[in-house]
Amino acid sequence: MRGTLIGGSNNIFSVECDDGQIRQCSIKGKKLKSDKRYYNPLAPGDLLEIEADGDTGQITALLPRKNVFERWNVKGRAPQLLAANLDYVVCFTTPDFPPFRPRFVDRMLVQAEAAKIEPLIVCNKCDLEFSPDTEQMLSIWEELGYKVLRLSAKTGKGVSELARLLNGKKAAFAGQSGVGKSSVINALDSNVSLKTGGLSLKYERGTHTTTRGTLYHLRINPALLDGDTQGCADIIDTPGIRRFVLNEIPPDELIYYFREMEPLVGTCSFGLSCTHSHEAGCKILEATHAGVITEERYESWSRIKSEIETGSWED
Ligand SMILES: Nc1nc2c(ncn2[C@@H]2O[C@H](COP(=O)(O)OP(=O)(O)OP(=O)(O)O)[C@@H](O)[C@H]2O)c(=O)[nH]1
Ligand SMILES: [Mg+2]
Ligand SMILES: [Zn+2]
Repeated sequence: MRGTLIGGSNNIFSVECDDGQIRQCSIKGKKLKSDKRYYNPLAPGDLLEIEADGDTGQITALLPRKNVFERWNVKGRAPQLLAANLDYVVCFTTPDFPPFRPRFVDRMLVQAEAAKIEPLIVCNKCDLEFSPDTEQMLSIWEELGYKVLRLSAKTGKGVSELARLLNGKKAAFAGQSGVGKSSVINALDSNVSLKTGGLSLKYERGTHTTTRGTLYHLRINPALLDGDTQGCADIIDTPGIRRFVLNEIPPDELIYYFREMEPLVGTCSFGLSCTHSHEAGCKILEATHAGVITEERYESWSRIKSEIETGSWED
């Protein structure tokens, strides 16, 4: 029988099997267990082959993944799978509480682009005051073709637009702790009430309320979809991430995942050996001086590249 991984840890996973039953399953066989490269062998959204035995079962195989969203887990010193087989990665940010961190969003965008998963950007807590810099950065992403939603789980603003995009799709919500990922899930489906958390005022950070990635089948509130249709969406809520560190992206390849820079790669006078930092005839620098590439994104690329090179990442 086949099934979809809903969540779990310590090698016991909840799997929704094709007969509709959710079974607690362990992994059978050495092959899946022994993939020690990863912090976790399986991620919510994975499609599995199951040997069912009443209420429990054993996972006998992992079916090929369409894609997987991952990051480097600094503490665990291994790549961590966050969610698999997605239509979207929803990259969460806020104008404040926690403070707006554009580089964090850029890193999530890069990792999504590398995995060929379409990213959406949600700026939640739009009931709070916006700095002009935040608004400018949101516009920059929009001009690059990213869908940016200005949303408030608190007032309901923008939730309907998100509901329409997610209807019938599978998506993972990712971002720092406290940005309101679980709150937005609650706003999409009134039958769901996930635990949400406060913020540590001292550190202006979330308190890591969601502790495990979990897939939810949402029945989207009909009012969010113009009333008559009953929508659904598979949403994977992920635990807040303190530091989003890129996984398996060599410094020279980073530029391919900045969509406005990628077409210029190789066109500099020094060709592929150009470092785009000081060279005459560098098309990336020329485009930045001409304002075709924004200073903000150039700076972001340059800083993330040096983070990869030095191994020291900002939050
Ligand atoms: N002002 C305001 N507060 C919000 C909004 N959405 C969520 N919050 C608050 O922000 C806090 C954190 O929300 P959560 O939904 O727990 O955030 P999260 O991203 O799931 O956090 P983790 O599970 O720790 O990763 C809670 O106190 C929410 O009430 C919003 O749109 N506006
Ligand atoms: Mg949460
Ligand atoms: Zn160059």
